[in-house]
Amino acid sequence: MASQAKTKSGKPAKSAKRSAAASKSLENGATGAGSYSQDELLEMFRQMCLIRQFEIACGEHYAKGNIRGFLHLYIGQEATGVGALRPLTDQDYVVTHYRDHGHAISRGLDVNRSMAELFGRKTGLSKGKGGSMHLFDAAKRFMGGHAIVGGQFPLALGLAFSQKYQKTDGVTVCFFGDGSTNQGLYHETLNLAAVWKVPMLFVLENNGYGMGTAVERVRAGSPDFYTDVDRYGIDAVEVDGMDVLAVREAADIAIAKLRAGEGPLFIEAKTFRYVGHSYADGQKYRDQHEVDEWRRRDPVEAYPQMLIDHKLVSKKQIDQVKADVDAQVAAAVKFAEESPEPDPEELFDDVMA
Ligand SMILES: Cc1ncc(C[n+]2csc(CCOP(=O)(O)OP(=O)(O)O)c2C)c(N)n1
Repeated sequence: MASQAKTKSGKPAKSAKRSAAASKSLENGATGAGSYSQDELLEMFRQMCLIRQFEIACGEHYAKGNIRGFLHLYIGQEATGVGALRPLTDQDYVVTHYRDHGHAISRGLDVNRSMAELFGRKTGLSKGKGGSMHLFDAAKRFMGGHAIVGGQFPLALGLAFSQKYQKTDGVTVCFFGDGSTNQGLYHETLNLAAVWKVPMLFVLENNGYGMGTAVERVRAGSPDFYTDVDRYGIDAVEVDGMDVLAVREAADIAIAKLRAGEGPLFIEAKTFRYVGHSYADGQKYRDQHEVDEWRRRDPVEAYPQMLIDHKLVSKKQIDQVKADVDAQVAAAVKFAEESPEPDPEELFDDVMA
């Protein structure tokens, strides 16, 4: 599939220890950058920057008690969500888990209504009743936001099956974490997706940890996942999840193949979350050095710097994007703060029992 990704027949990682220096493509000047227009290069930066600033604001408002329930931040993983979803069109579906803000923003969900949802306000995407883990927008074909680990797999499979059955050339992208791969639903879905040859893209965001448990503590055999799915006859690649262009290139190729009927396909993005599993996580299971190592390749910093260094965009353009994003996030917080709470009479509306 992608030139910057290792195919399953390529050389697998030698060590179970995940390395922040796994890919050098950004340092080397992201060979794929020339394939995209300046507008598109800036748009990828804008989206990553928006996710980052949105989530920083979420953290602040969680600490203040304005956002309640669970809060799982995507900070560090932005390049994967943005790169994977850029090739999609309106006909495609996205399904994900509870770490969903980045996927929702990449899919173009309204930022004001997303923030209002986190604040539990009536104007939220799910009328304030879903919260952080359940962002949803049927019009955008963004089918959640699911809190049950692995619960998104059969839903994505059903959507992809419908796309094939109805002879559309739409595809379904399903995001999931390494922790969900020990669920039976993961294997059942891989199997049926391959049997039915559905247009489904599995995007594994391997951030090295399921809550406080490192992958190698709960996974037998190879630390790589993309090599396993050969068992189901599914073509898979590994990609540097910190490099938006590498992810984008892999996704461009995969989505085109899916539309041509060559599904399902699988991308394993090696990535990292700099923050805890959820907001209340002391992170005693890892040391700061590991976090700092990954931060050195922070996509929100390294990508725009690479674009500037290669004279693909100017510093002024990058600064303008940052200023626009700051204003957009401030407006989203204001919208959420000024929105009403759901009416008590609505409490049981939309509840299925
Ligand atoms: C069926 C089920 N079991 C356990 C949990 C508790 N739980 C929530 S998140 C999580 C870890 C999942 O890790 P991973 O899939 O790697 O995703 P990440 O949080 O790293 O993005 C667990 C065990 C749950 N929500 N659902």
